[in-house]
Amino acid sequence: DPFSTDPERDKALIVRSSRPMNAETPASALQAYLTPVNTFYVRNHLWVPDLGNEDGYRLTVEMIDGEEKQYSMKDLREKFKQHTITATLQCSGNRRAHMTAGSRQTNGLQWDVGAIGTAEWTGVRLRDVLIDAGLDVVNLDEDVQHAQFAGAEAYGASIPVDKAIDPRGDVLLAFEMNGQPLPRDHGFPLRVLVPGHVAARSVKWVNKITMSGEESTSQWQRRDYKCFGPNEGSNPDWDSARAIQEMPVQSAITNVRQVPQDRLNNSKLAQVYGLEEDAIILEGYAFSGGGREIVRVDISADDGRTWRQAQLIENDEKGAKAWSWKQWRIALPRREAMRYFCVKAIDEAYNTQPESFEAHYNFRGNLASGWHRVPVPKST
Ligand code: MTE
Ligand code: MO
Repeated sequence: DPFSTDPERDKALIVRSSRPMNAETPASALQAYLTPVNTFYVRNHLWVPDLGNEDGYRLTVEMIDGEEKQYSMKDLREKFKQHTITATLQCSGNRRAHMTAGSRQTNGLQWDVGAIGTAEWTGVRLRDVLIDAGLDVVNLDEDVQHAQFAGAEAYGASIPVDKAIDPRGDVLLAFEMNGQPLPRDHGFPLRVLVPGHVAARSVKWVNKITMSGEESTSQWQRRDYKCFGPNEGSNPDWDSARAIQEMPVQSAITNVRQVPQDRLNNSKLAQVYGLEEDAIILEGYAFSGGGREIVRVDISADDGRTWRQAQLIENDEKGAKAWSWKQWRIALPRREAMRYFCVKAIDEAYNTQPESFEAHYNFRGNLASGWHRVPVPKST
């Protein structure tokens, strides 16, 4: 039983499947800018490989001509400059349950809003290791198109070489998460961290990197993490769609709190918004891929007819681009609230989210990003 050596997990995680372990972060833990490591969502396709301590671990890097170089964890730690970046990881299936509810059946784990999290990742730059292993990044061989990553248990994926060698792309071989050694569930002793891309490319327990003219041949590159159109059935021409890499705009409401008028003096936010009547406070996150910063979050209390702008919470973000989510909050007068609150975000390229799910329905339920609607709570 390969699952018998899986690690213990925090009881607060919301388990969607236990073998393999797939569990989402509870809404309460999504309120923090940096997601606590013990309640960071876990998405495992297989078991957690039992790799002992890091001393025996080796990473093999293979160039396109077959030339190989090996690195111990000690080599990686000592030979290369270490970097820390703040990055959000989001599963392509985050909010899949909303697509199912808003359209029709989708295949896959029915995640709510918690297949996402943000951490400070520490490690060495993939670019630096590739250069050390012999990649000429100045006169890049045209045949080199992709960096393929293999995990110790059999998972695999790849990213375009441009992202892999971009000095401002911040792709890491990471060994720490929020200042702690990577937990086993999150890839101990070493994972790839591809900021701004779908989390499926951030291969955990990575032990082999191959420079290639082709994408990874794994099912996770060639089949699962693709989006088809609403017209396509469940047996599409798999090669006809491209693999998901950079993520689209996403946002969600993670907390709804009622503040009656007589308790408003405890609420700074109600004061900021000048509220002197029963109020509702909403909080949540917004995120976009490719390092595109979230510039605005809009909230509607009347199912999308009129909108107010939420406050974006500034945080100290490490890295060359906006790789991490923005948290936001807003206070609204209770009397404005009709049936649903809706949220949508806008990124620096003015990309935004679709209103509903029909138009971006795909049978795998990937990249569900329709406005998040949450029912207005009954008056207390
Ligand atoms: N890497 C390996 N080796 N095995 C996996 O199952 N799952 C991928 C990615 N890397 C996976 C993997 C997917 S689909 C996601 S969403 C993220 O890891 C989840 O990372 P986390 O469990 O650290 O949150
Ligand atoms: Mo995922």
